[in-house]
Amino acid sequence: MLTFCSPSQAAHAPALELVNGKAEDHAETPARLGNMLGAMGTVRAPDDHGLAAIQAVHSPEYIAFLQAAHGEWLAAGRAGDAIPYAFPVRGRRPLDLTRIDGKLGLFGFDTVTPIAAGTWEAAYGAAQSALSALAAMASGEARHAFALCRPPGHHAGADYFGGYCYLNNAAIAARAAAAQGLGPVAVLDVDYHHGNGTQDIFYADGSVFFASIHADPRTDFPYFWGHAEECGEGAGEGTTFNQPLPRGTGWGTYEGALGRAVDAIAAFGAKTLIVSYGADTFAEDPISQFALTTDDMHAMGTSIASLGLPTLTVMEGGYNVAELGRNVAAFIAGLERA
Ligand code: Q9C
Ligand code: ZN
Repeated sequence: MLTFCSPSQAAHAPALELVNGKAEDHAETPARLGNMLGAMGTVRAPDDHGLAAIQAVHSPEYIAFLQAAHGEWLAAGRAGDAIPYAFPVRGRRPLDLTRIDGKLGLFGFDTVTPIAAGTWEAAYGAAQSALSALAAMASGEARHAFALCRPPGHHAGADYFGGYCYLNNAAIAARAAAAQGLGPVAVLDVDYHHGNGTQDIFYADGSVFFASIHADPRTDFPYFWGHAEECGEGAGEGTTFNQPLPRGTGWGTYEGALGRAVDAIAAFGAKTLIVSYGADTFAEDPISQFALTTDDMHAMGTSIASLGLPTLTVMEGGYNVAELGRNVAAFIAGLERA
């Protein structure tokens, strides 16, 4: 599988996340990248496609914030990573804030997603990996491609970061694909967590179908999105398809949900598929509670390949670092086999 990854993606190295009432070592480490690279064979550095495709998804205010945030944090006399601690809650009026702490809370939705010194550089590199993988498919060089993105993207919305995500790599690629005439586009999100950012970005956009299989948000992050009754709105009514599953879900249940997602994508008439792949559905994932095996990852790839669509896989989560590359390789092998 033609794979893209930028060396800049290792520059993001948050130290801690504030979770479960304490500061813990951050789960989304550069070591994840090292383990995946070791399993992928030849990996190509992306071309720089610039900001335009990123601006087609994320607001100018949010992009400017991300670019400047860590510098403003240092200018405020702080050391280490920037983490929000005060949030404007629902419906607060639009505010023109200057203080870095106000801005962090305004654009962030949790305390597990620090902005570190290399965060912008790494997030930009990950988005370029997704765009370069798409370009290789658009040019006919490859039918399928893999963007080894890190930091991940599916929790990031048009103007917010969270869930270890800053720029929504899958959404950036999906919108670019649609703009290049490769649509209709479907995004299938199989990360353990609901892809709330991707859902939000396309919620009223009927041109991109979003299907997600994830841990029930009544028990798991991101809590406020991913419930079964969220189906899209306006022109996007019926183009969001959520299948929340209980903790402990194994392949027997997962397979059926995946089949329903695949059928819905076929019924939508998708011509290009973008998969948000997270290996955190793995039984031995340290922060997640599904029960899939490495063989199940292969079966997942095979099931998705039955659509027969050109498929761009974008890396999302997966925190069992030792097994991460093997799980990714199994999924990719399943995709390629059919
Ligand atoms: N005790 C992605 O997989 N914290 N983001 C969960 C578990 C947030 C995951 C808390 C997890 C975010 C891309
Ligand atoms: Zn996840």
